[in-house]
Amino acid sequence: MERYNPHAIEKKWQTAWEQSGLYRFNEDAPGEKFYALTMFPYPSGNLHIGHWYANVAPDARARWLRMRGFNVLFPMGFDAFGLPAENAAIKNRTNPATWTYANIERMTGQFQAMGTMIDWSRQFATCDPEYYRWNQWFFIEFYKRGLAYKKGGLVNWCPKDQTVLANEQVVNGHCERCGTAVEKRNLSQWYMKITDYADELLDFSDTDMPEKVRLMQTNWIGKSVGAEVTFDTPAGPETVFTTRPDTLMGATFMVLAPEHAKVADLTTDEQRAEVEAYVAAAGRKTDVERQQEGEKTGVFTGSYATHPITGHQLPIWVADYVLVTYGTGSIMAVPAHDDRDFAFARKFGLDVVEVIRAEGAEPMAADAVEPYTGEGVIVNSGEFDGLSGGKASIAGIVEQLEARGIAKAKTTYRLRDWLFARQRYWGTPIPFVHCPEHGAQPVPEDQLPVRLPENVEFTPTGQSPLKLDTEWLKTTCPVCGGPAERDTDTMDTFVDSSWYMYRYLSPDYHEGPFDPAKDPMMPVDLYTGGIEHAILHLLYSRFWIKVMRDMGLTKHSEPFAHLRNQGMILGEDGEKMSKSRGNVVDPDDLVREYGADTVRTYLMFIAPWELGGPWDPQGINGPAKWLSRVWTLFTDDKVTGPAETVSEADLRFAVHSTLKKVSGDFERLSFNTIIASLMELTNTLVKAKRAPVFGTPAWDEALDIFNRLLAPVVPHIAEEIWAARGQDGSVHTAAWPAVDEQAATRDTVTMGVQVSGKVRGQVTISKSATQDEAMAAAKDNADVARFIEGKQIVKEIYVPGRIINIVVK
Ligand code: ANZ
Repeated sequence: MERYNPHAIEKKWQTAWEQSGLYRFNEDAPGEKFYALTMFPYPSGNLHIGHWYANVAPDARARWLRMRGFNVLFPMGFDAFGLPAENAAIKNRTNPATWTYANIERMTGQFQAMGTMIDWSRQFATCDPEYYRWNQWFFIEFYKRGLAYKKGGLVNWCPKDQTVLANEQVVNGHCERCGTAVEKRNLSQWYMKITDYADELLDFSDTDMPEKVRLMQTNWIGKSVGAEVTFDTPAGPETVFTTRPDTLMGATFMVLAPEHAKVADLTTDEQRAEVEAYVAAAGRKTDVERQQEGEKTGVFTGSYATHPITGHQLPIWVADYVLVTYGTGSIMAVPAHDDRDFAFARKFGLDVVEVIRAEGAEPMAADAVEPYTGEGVIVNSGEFDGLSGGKASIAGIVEQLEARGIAKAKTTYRLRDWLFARQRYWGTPIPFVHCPEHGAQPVPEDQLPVRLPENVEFTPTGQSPLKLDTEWLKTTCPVCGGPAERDTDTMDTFVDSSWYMYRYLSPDYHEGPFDPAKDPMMPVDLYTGGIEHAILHLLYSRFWIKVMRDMGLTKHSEPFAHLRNQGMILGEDGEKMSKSRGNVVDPDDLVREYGADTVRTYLMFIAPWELGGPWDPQGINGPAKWLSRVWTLFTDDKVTGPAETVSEADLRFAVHSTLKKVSGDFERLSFNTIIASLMELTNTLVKAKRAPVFGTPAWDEALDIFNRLLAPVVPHIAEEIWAARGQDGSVHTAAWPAVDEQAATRDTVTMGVQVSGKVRGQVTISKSATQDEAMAAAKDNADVARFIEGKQIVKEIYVPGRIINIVVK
């Protein structure tokens, strides 16, 4: 018998599967559709262990569904635009396209070595002109609907990458990609009107996402219900946004953001030098620095606002804790009931007036050291006194203020429109031309795609490299035919992943982004990937699909019916794997040493999939040994070792209860327990091979079922065994076995037998044994017999499954 040699079988089967088109998806095949999708990778050049971890478990599950009769679509592609390709091009003096396509080829090979059921005939890269053509088509369609527009304003600028960034790409004030502190610049840019969909994006009723993901998106959208209140100022009326109109009578000063348009007008000559210095300093700070808890800073403008009810004069200050990008960029400050306003008032000696008091509480002390932010009763507010106050009870107050023309109900969102343009090369060119006569005009549809020019300089200059290819730049106006210039910005690369799940349905379709006849394949039934995409990618794609729905392109409102996030495989040291830490595990090395099936097994076994955990280099030996045992079990005819007593019922119980457990575990994505159950079953089978049950129909059934159970997790060895057992076709198109419910539940029970209340022996009887049968078995037991011999039995007690008691005298 040959030893288990994965290298001899894995490549062989991968080639055979490829040749027979085993994993080609066909929408006309029978079975309920199931669309399983794992987030596509960026073609960095190498599949790392994280990619394996993210892909093998969903692959196993897709295979399991297929065996259960679902018609499963499981595609893969590459999210190929973005800065790393450009940076690599600058470093290696190659073209981003050359670098990217070489990486794609290498990574496709690595995916194939993993032995997945990916249908490679549907693969595409988002940098394929045939793909990004549809980004351009969508852009123009969105523009026609007023959803793509150009606007000037302050934008986030990364000084290192020399490009603007969307709010979503600024993490704690730093560039998400390179970590450089982000600056603000005033530029005219393209935006997508995602804010039109803010409310709908808060509704998750058609998409099942982990609680954490829903929360992150909800907070990102940041819906706040409140009111706008207008104050008179020397520079005209100024409206503030407040979520606490119930505290209006407690407003003791007003604060403007340093960038607020009225700052200059409101600043008196006396205060001008100080205010200008403060505004300049604030401009040099990042948003994070400005929002950090700590000493509040600010400066008085010298002007006053008039309180709309009392007519009191409220000093107007400038402070950087007020952001120009939120609400109206100005606030009414209520120090008695807001933390930041309180700290500010204490620092600058401004008035603190209590207007909300907790039920039964003492009045706020003059030297109070903190504000009261809870619910309560309105006080010190004239006609409003006695009403309930607090965040939860503002509706009635707003109504009253509205009736008097002082306030207007207002809902504000933190979500901003999606800044869509980048001044970089490796992305989708924005399909617009600029005509001196007719302004910005979309490129006619029949001229799409606008391809990226090939002769450009990649070194970042702060301008789009596309500007440097003058031949490409010059074009004609679609309206007048006169000379015009192309738009030289490229799209944010998040556009690429916003609708790619539709492209897999018909990757070669040329009449539109996808063939509408395939729409019923959507939504993706199970989408899997990292939690790092909880906001950006998911929010953008949810938005995109809603627009597609409104365009009449699709019937669906959500791209993903269910989303699940895998955890992360960390280094041995519990830290994130990274080259600089030197803790990276290379899956290629592991495959060379152990074979793909062992690596697959280990990655499913290493941790609960949704949790992840640290890599343990010793741990892989367990799965490696297990597969050797499995191999021997099936291929070695010699039976050695002491005889065992596994009965037919024991064997069938082990097989069918495992089958039942594994199915349930697949359903709930509990992959590590699947592997554990299969290992346990292997132990029973190894024993059964030395028991009388060996060679019986029950034994054959056990091997057949075990072979099928192995198929999703270890596809190569399962296929080899299938062939060796002389089965037809592929194990991967074989049916998932049906559970024999009776066999899966033990029908015997082992019970202690008491003689006059003392346990004297043990019997194994049928769960449905009658009193007579149970007593007969008990009396037959030698240990019990000794205690009843020669005695008179006065009572026999039998509670099925619980008690056998023989009372003697
Ligand atoms: C008066 C007030 C009294 C407020 C009170 C709060 C508590 P959320 O819930 O996050 O939407 N605010 C408004 N615009 C702001 C800006 N541009 N920068 C900084 N702060 C701003 O927060 C809304 C509250 O944050 C608003 O309600 C306003 O302060 C402040 F006891 O108005 B409030």
